[in-house]
Amino acid sequence: MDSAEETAVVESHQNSRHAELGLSDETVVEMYYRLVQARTVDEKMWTLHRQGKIHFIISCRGQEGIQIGSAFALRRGEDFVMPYYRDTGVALVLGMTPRDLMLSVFAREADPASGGRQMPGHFGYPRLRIITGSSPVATQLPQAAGVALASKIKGEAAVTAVYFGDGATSKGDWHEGLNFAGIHKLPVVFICENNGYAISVPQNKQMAIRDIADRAAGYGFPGIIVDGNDVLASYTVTKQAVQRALKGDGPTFIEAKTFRVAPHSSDDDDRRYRSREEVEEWKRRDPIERFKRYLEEVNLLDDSLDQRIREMVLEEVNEAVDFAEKSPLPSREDLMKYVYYNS
Ligand SMILES: Cc1ncc(C[n+]2csc(CCOP(=O)(O)OP(=O)(O)O)c2C)c(N)n1
Repeated sequence: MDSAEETAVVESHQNSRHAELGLSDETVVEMYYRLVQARTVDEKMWTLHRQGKIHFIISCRGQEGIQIGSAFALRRGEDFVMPYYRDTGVALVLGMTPRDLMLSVFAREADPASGGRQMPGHFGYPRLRIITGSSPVATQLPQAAGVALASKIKGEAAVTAVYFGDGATSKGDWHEGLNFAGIHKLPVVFICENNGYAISVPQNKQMAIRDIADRAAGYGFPGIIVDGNDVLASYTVTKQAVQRALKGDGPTFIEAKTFRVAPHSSDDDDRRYRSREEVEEWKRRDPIERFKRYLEEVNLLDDSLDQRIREMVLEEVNEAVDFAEKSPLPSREDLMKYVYYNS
């Protein structure tokens, strides 16, 4: 590259969308790495499931844009994060590794979330302040308000980010969590990954409104709509919500419009409740392909770097599978540990 070309590239970066957001070139390439990593972990898990090696998985496929974009706006190890079962991308950005996630789906003793005792998708890692969720939908909402209340009482500058789907917003717990957070102006960022379905129930059979963000007004704080397949837009709204919470201005509700392109879980057949055309239409709006095009436009990615990233990720994920498969199962004696009170 001659110096004139070099100057042109530097200038194009300075005027780029990510530079305006204060994101370095390295950071946006790392975002791409995480997108590919989340997708690869997901695809590998589906293969393992179909091979009969693991018993159950929940897919993040299609929702990686909001997951990666928002998680980059959180302060790893400082903010409390309560992901929901679909948030493979969030867990990876916050520091969980493909090994950690594979140990969980293989139900191995070294699984950091629960020693192989909880269902997959119950991400947890105390050191990283990732708080594991309960299986009943929306129970994490009042819990998030409680965690944020504790931070406020302690005078700790930590934000609590809590994730959930559109279906969760129909639960009483959801309303209670938002109401409490609004009354006490708690430092919470509520992130709804609106993928249009709660298993087989479409949004219009779940609520009579189009934008879930409208509900935030009822609790006294802003409701923001974002294109959840746009990584940088997802980053921006989350960053603003974190700053607002840290200033003491209270919660923000983010509704990220997105779509899950895979069935609800490895036990679901989505052909029974939605058309292939709808799924194909959303595949054309794939957040990873979209971010890839952006990086190509600003000259940060070409075919050879893309291939290198994909090879690195695949190697890491395959290694994680081998590691987890060879790891010991939890011991039989521990079966009742944390289930019943032992005197
Ligand atoms: C209280 C409760 N009811 C039902 C279920 C079964 N269930 C698990 S996930 C789910 C759908 C939730 O949909 P949504 O919140 O939109 O999230 P998505 O799975 O679409 O990402 C349901 C009904 C459950 N886990 N808990």
